[in-house]
Amino acid sequence: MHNRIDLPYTRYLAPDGRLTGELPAWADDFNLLTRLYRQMVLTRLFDQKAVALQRTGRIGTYAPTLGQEAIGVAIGALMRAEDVLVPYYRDTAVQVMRGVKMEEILLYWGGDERGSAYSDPAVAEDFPICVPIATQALHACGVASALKIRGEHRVTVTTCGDGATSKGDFLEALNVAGAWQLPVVFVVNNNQWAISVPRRIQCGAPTLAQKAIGAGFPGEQVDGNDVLAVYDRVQVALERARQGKGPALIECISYRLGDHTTADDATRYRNADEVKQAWQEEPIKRLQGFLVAQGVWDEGREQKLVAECQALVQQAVDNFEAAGRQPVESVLDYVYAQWPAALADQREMLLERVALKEPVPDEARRTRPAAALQGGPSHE
Ligand SMILES: Cc1ncc(C[n+]2csc(CCOP(=O)(O)OP(=O)(O)O)c2C)c(N)n1
Ligand SMILES: [Mg+2]
Repeated sequence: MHNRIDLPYTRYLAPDGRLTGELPAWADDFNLLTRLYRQMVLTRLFDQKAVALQRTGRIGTYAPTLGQEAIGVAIGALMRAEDVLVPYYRDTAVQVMRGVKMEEILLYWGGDERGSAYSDPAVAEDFPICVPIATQALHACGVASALKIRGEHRVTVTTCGDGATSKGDFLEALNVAGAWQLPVVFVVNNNQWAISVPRRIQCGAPTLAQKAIGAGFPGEQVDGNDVLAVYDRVQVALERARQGKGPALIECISYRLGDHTTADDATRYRNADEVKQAWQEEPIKRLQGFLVAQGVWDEGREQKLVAECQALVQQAVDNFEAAGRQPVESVLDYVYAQWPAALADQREMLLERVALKEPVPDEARRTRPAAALQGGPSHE
């Protein structure tokens, strides 16, 4: 076969938490392992709350991380403050570990621009959540080029889904990363679905990781539900990039246990048995099984942890709700440094309607902006 490239696949923990082989030395640190566990639990509880807030109309849309917590948590534990994260929309776990506040994540999904103006200076250079598929991969290469030109030993990490790897942007990013040997690590969250498109019809190659080989740098697969496997391989990739040895791609094989977003209903296109089976593999129970077998985790610690995480999540919700609403025109304020004259009447129309508390009628939407969009005079 022409498409078979043998790539490494790493897994340390079986779905029941038993070891599949010898652990690397770093995994002797139980403080680290319980921290990874804690962050996965926090992410899951935050997700549940975010979905509940959407269901009660308090935020717009949310993309749950359910089942994929290990990927972001491993990345978040490994990146240094000075590194740069260029995330996509399913990165709550890593963003929170970097220093983005949970209330900022809620503000973002509530349509409030303040959610992308991170208050912690440690994340001032991280990028905001990227919703357009795969465009962030190129932004990450731009950042990595700057780091390389300046001779800084910092690394850019960018994430995306399995579907995103089909986009030209992603493939162009891999190409430039390989050609210029950029300090960038691509982490693919292969959760098996791109909304309703399954992985098996997404791409003709047996792995997504092998796309890196075509671009001239290492690509490999890990069990994305095994936080130890993700941590181990992302650590190596970050170290290589930091030493100027170029990019790497890690494909994390996981499963999207929830809907694509709160705007989706996955029961319309997914088989219940498949989802039931995938629950057997999920990352939190897996690490919990391991920690319990090692004698460093038990029911009492679990209950205490859940209570602590719930309190943190509730505090974030309270802060989010206390932030108040932004004026309607704020949706436009951060699009351009200077608002273009050709779009001025659209902004004005919005302000007029808000002042009159009138809905913007479809008719006005169709007729008034046309001249402006064609670059014509906007005040006639
Ligand atoms: C350029 C662009 N095209 C289409 C969409 C609509 N869209 C949103 S998410 C998505 C699927 C992405 O799937 P994947 O890359 O596997 O990431 P996942 O959501 O599964 O984590 C699509 C097509 C978009 N956001 N941007
Ligand atoms: Mg996907």
